[in-house]
Amino acid sequence: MAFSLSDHPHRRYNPLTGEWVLVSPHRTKRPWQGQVETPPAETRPEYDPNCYLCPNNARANGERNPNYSGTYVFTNDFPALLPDTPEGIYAPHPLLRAESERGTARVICFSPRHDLTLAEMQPSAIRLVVDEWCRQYEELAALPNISYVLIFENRGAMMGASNPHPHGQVWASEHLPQQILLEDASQRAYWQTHGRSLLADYLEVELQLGERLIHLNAHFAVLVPFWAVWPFETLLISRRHVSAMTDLSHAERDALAEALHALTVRYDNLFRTSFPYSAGFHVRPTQAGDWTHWHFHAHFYPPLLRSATVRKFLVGYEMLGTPQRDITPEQAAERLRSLPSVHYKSAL
Ligand code: H2U
Ligand code: ZN
Repeated sequence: MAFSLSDHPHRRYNPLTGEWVLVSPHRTKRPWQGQVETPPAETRPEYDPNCYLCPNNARANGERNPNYSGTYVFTNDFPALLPDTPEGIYAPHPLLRAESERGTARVICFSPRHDLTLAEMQPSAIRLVVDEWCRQYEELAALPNISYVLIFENRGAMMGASNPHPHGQVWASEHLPQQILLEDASQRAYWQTHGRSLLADYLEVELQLGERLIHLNAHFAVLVPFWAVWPFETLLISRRHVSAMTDLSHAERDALAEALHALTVRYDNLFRTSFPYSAGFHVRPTQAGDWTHWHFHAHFYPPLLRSATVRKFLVGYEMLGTPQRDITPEQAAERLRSLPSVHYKSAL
């Protein structure tokens, strides 16, 4: 019997991080049990007087939001990083090592409308968020002691988002975050060996094979990466090799908004629910250096597995050994690709 990716247990390599994932496709041959229950449609008001992100409302520290109309950004009232932390090192023994970390954190409201999500916003409105992300990247990069600006979104209570009002965060830090260090090393090594971007070459293969592709427009591709850990994990890659969102042309920014719309609509349609995820943009560091090997991309890590309520946990073998998945990335891509491109709520 010949080895087959769709039948036999195997491990797959993640060239961005150097990590492996165990794939057990034979287990999905079990009869499909989870009937997809449709949870009651959540209805939210356009304005919630108790929401700390809605226009004109007071936040936890008593400060009041302005009557904003597009995006609105403020410094996180409970930031994980502070700009004025005294510099210092604690290292009484080589095995005990700590370093001060300076930085800042901001909250980015995507819209004044309490009832929307990225999936329910039009591409033209998402485009304003793209422009805001670019402004934040430039502003924070210009602050002293900042090496990295990470823009991300925790979406949904399941991912720990504290509020359904459409918002994301941006953290700027003095050192490169862990995932960035891993991806930096891999992309740099690939660039030095091949003189090409790792993700440009990866995308070329994926466009040829087509089996993991979900959405493609003139400037962006969205796919389930070959090495995905989360059942419906996706990777968004710019088709041109740029290393930051701020390098994108106007047309490319429009295309990014369109791709984000297309992906999040499909996500919501999968279980007819407001689909939870953690997502973020990986771009070149902001500190001086040669970062041409960086290829602009975004990761979406959704926790859901079989329905709006059944989630995957990384536990047991996965926590102590290697992450594992049953449904193959190809099956996940096939399911996402075959969903309607119109949001289920607007089709009601
Ligand atoms: P999350 O939903 O991803 O947790 O982001 C919300 C952030 O908003 C969270 O980091 C901040 C929290 O610290 N926050 C404020 O800055 N002001 C508030 O009044 C409440 C919450
Ligand atoms: Zn609100």
